[in-house]
Amino acid sequence: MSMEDYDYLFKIVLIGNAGVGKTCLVRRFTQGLFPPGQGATIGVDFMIKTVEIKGEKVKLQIWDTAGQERFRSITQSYYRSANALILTYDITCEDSFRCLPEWLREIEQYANTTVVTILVGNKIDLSEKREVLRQRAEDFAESQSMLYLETSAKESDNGKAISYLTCCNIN
Ligand SMILES: Nc1nc2c(ncn2[C@@H]2O[C@H](COP(=O)(O)OP(=O)(O)OP(=O)(O)O)[C@@H](O)[C@H]2O)c(=O)[nH]1
Ligand SMILES: [Mg+2]
Repeated sequence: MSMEDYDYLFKIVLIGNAGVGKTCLVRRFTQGLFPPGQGATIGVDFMIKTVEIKGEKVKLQIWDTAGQERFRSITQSYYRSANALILTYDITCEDSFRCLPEWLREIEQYANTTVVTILVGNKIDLSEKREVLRQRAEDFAESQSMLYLETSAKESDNGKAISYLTCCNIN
């Protein structure tokens, strides 16, 4: 299948605090690996993956943004064209969960009103260090009309978040 041969094109943007695992989730999904110590993302990185869903070829443009505050003005400029946002936090880091309302304000301010947002709790392989109960995250997601998924870039097949988003968009 050539790169230009697709039925749908979706832009997906990952956001969330520094260190929650956005880059690892993207690498797991696009390359099937858990990368050894790469540094923090600088600005924004870009990846492409084409998947087939219900017989339709879906080209995904995935924008992996830097969580660090100093890059906020760069990353904000990527919200507008996103079809979907994956808002990620780390289940072993209460602080990354408490920052979610701040991220939702960014979405409200900069994203298209039709954007689909999924909340993802990452690092469930570290369950012994969990600081955010699943029920609490589910309740929060429900109160904000977001879907909620938990995963591990290290140990799970996290393609489910992105596959789910693309199904939502097709239907
Ligand atoms: N145990 C475990 N560690 C993870 C997982 N995902 C990411 N990490 C680790 O968490 C750290 C940060 O991961 P990154 O993917 O760079 O985080 P990020 O959200 O892209 O960070 P910024 O680019 O700074 O915004 C790294 O040391 C990863 O190895 C996971 O599912 N399980
Ligand atoms: Mg990163």
